Amino acid sequence: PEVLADFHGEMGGCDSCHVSDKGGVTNDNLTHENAQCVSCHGDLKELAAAAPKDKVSPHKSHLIGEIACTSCHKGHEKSVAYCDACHSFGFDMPFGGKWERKFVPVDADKAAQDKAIAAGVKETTDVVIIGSGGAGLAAAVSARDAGAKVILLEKEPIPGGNTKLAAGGMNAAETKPQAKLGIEDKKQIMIDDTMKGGRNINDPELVKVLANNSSDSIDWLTSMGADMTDVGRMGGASVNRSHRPTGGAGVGAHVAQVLWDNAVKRGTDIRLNSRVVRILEDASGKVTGVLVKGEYTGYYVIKADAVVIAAGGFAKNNERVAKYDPKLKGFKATNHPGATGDGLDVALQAGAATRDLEYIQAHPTYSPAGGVMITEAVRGNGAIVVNRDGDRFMNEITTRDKASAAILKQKGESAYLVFDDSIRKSLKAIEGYVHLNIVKEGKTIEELAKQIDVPAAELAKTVTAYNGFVKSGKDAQFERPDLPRELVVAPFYALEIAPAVHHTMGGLVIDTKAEVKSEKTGKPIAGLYAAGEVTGGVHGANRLGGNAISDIVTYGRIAGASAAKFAKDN
Ligand code: FAD
Ligand code: MEZ
Repeated sequence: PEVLADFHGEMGGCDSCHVSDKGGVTNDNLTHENAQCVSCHGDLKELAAAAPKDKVSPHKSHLIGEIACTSCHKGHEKSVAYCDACHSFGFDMPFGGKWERKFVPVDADKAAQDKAIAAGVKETTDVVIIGSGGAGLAAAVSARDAGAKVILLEKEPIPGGNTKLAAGGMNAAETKPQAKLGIEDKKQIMIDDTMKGGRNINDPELVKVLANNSSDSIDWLTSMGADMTDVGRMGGASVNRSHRPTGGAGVGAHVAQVLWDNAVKRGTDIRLNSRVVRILEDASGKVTGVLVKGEYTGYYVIKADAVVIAAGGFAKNNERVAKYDPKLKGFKATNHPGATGDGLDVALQAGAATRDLEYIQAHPTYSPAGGVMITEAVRGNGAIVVNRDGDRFMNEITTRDKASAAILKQKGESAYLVFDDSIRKSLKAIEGYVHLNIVKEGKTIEELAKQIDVPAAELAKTVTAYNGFVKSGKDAQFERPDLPRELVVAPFYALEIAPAVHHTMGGLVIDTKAEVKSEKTGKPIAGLYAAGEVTGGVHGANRLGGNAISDIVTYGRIAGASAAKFAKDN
């Protein structure tokens, strides 16, 4: 047998996977087919429990939702490990092939699309949401709470978009967790930091809404079961305001899971493997619904009063990235594979206005060996960055544009993140990097230096000087403003890092109600809303670490509520 279906077909016929009298798959979530896998093989938890403890288990991951077996185990084509979209584990899977993904433009196959539109409406709802990242899930929860019937469409087999990968934190000012920790902050300082970090080209009204609603968004998440009690520092922030779960665990997977659970609990109709390829409008330009391509069911039209675009950014589409910023051609990206910019494409077809597309951020600390971004929180909690000569060369918690530029000037266009065991213990996210075998270790700084092939005496001198700055409270070399701890607790650790494309600041022009503006009239397109990385204006030319999760929760909520109200009123 060449593929899984051949093998199962030989054993039990098509019935072993499908309901034979239905004449095809159940739906695009492959609900019945996946239940069949679980009934014979057990669920993910059971499979993960049976895996050897010393290896990365393909069935244990940081991904969210109920991951379908068919996300990796394909029936009629070669199976692929979805994890290999970011990592390269090379799992030996039955009937396995190599992970590859070719970008297919949303308007490919136009004749088939026109035919599906001519066939008419297949389903009707109040609100359609495009994308199951944080913005889409927050919009779903708030639209359902406002009484709207919601269909949420996600093109990937696994929900959560980039949101599920976020590790560092969610920025918010004047929050209860800050108060509990004795941190004094002001919404106005968050506004000022965000404007300064964005080189003052942000839309100031959008920034005000971001900061002024941020503590409320923390309360909203907490009321739904989130733990946002650990507060740390991110680059460009003048106060500790980056919220995450206890012990510094990854923020995004937690927030996305809480939002997912709450969207499901509220009866949102969530469809995976369902790509929106067109937004439909009437002759007056009012939105009337969407054209979807179900991976298994094909094209169909959903009629809706309002549509929320929460389709994320385009950092994983290097061709598009390089078009706007040629310096980033060929760069790796920290993003999930679905971050290709579909949201912009469907909105542009619908006449939406865009802004700031040329501002694309590289994250300074991506691990090429692990295929993962190393959270800024490692530096926020005290790690330093050294070059191949064993020397520091920057304020480690400067903004990302400056940090990335400084690293690219070093020999080999990469550098090493160096930290001690006290930092490791302060941040659960680090265990994930250790698990991936990308962290080098030494009992002394000199031993660590040998592991990474930098001059031992120079690295020891650098660490001693840095510890002196921590003691005196002043970084005389690079004016790092926050010096959390000396690097003195053995063992010591290092990992190689280089910049990778991380965030696309530009996108659709929205107002404070998350209404999408028309390119032609400058006025809102009736029934069209957007939130999250697909929009522009909140972050200006450069986003501050921790501000995206804040953005998607606050604007996702606003977009969902605005869309539900529009559906009710129209
Ligand atoms: P996403 O979460 O990307 O979701 C968009 C979804 O839409 C995707 O699932 C996508 O597949 C789907 N989609 C796209 N097109 C279509 C279509 N045509 N039809 C149907 N579905 C579609 N920010 C912080 O503030 N703090 C952090 O600590 C942090 N860490 C990060 C770490 C990593 C590794 C990355 C990559 C980003 C991080 N960010 C962080 C940034 C932040 O995670 C993202 O900007 C944010 O989560 C984007 O949310 P979103 O809902 O707008 O988009
Ligand atoms: O906001 C981000 O992108 C972020 C905090 C990333 C990280 O380094 O953790």
